[in-house]
Formats: sequence, structure tokens, C-alpha cells
Amino acid sequence: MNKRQFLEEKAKEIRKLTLQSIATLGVGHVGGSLSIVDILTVLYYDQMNVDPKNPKMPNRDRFVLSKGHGGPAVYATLASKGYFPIELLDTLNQPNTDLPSHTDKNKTVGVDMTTGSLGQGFSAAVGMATAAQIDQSPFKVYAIIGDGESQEGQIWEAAMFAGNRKLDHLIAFTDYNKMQIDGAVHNINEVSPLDKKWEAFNWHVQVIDGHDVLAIIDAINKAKETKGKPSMIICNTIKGKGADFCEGTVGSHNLPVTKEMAEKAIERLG
Ligand SMILES: Cc1ncc(C[n+]2csc(CCOP(=O)(O)OP(=O)(O)O)c2C)c(N)n1
Ligand SMILES: [Mg+2]
Repeated sequence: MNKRQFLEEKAKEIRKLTLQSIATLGVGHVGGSLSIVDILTVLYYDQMNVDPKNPKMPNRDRFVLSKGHGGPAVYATLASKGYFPIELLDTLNQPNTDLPSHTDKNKTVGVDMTTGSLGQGFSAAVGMATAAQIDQSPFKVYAIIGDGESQEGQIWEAAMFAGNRKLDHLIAFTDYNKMQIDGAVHNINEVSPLDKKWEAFNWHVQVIDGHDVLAIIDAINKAKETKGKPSMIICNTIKGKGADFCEGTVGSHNLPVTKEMAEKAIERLG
């Protein structure tokens, strides 16, 4: 099995676990979880220096899901890596769970930042990268923001600071699935041209297919080689990727999911 096949298999496994956990609850953020699975797979299975047995390792790479509603995909990734038992995924967003709908660093092993209020997680990631720069630490900070989230003013304050401070410890991704809660991003408050905007804030910018694992690896390697600038990797993605009942629809954002729907979708994934 070559690297592409290995990572695609892992991504498939993570999509299945994500769908199963949401179906156990009966409702959830399918769309924005499934669109980031390939990025998460590459980060946790190929790129990040992390150890599930030592989740607080001081020089570990950090990950911040600024669009915190994609938590189910992060939990599926962490469970598959062995941070906690797979069975815990069945507690997603249940009362007293360690896996709330939005990522929470005080509840879940392996989660580095509490997020959910759009825009805030990205500022925290910029703060972590600033600390790494001041301390001359070897770790990178990875962050994912949404395209709808990119309408938040706070994103651009953080972007300006990171560009000015030349935060090359920071590698960010935009999950450019072109949709948000209420519709298409371009109909609500257009964010394009994203590449020109990030370049204007003095970031190193790449635009890739966010479902192509080798393209994601290549982009991260280029970002790592870039000195004196933070990196933005704009990932063209499909909301709900892999869930046949909602892929590519605005309705995928947060919807009821029965066990039958999940099972059928999982079967189609193969
Ligand atoms: C500050 C803030 N405002 C509103 C919300 C409610 N909300 C949750 S997800 C979402 C849409 C986000 O769209 P996008 O960033 O494109 O996410 P994705 O398409 O990846 O699901 C909104 C408005 C929130 N979580 N935080
Ligand atoms: Mg979106």
C-alpha cells in the first residue's frame, strides 16, 4: 500500500466514524465535519509531531479547529489515532460527555484549544505561534478556519498581526466549501478573492484541492520551507464530502441523521 492509498483508507475510516457518532446522537454538523477529514488525516497521520500516549508533550505540534462545529471529525481522528477509545465516540454531545459538539480543550484529550465562537480560535492559534516564535520552539501551529467564518472581522485582525510578525510557525487552512449555515457564501457576504486577500496581509498562499491527500502534503511541505511568513493553504472542498444524503448541499450544515442514513452512506463509501 502506498502513501496515497494508506491516507485515503484512513480518511474513509474517519468519515465512517464521524457519521456513526453523529447518527448515534441523531443530529449534527455533518457538512463542515466531512469537508475537513482529508486535511485532518494528513495532519495526524503524516505531518504532525504528536504522541497519543503523551498528549501534552511540550514540543508537540498544535492543532486548532477554529470552526469548532467540525468537532465530530476531530474526535473521529483522535479516536482512530488512539487518544481515547473508539467507543467514546458514541457519547458525542450527550449530557456530561467529554466530546461536546464544539471542541473543548478542558474536556477532550488531544484538543489544544476551545473553539466554537467563530473567529476566536484563529486568534488563539496566532497567539500560540507568537509564543513559539518568542521561545524559538520547534513546533508548528496548524489551524483550520471556515469560509463563512472568514467573514468575521477577528479573522483579519489576527491575519494582519500574523503577517506583520512574520509568524512562520503558523500554517493555516481555509475549508473553502463555498457554503455556510444559511446559503452560499457568495450570496451572503462574498469572501473571494481569498488568495489575494491573504497575500495582501503578507501571508504565503497556496490554493489546492482539499480532498487530495498528496496535494495537502505537498502544500504543507512548501509551507514548512517558507521562512518569514505565515502560510495559508486555501483548500477547495465539498461540504458533506462522502455523505451521499447531503454532499454538496447547504442543508448538510446541521441535520438529523438516522442510523439507516449513516449505514447507507458508509456502505457507499466502500
Ligand atoms: C461568532 C459566531 N457567530 C455565529 C455562529 C453560528 N454558526 C456556526 S457554524 C456557522 C457557519 C459557518 O460557516 P463556515 O465557516 O463556512 O463553516 P462550514 O461551511 O465549514 O460548516 C455559523 C454562522 C458561531 N458559531 N459563532
Ligand atoms: Mg463553509
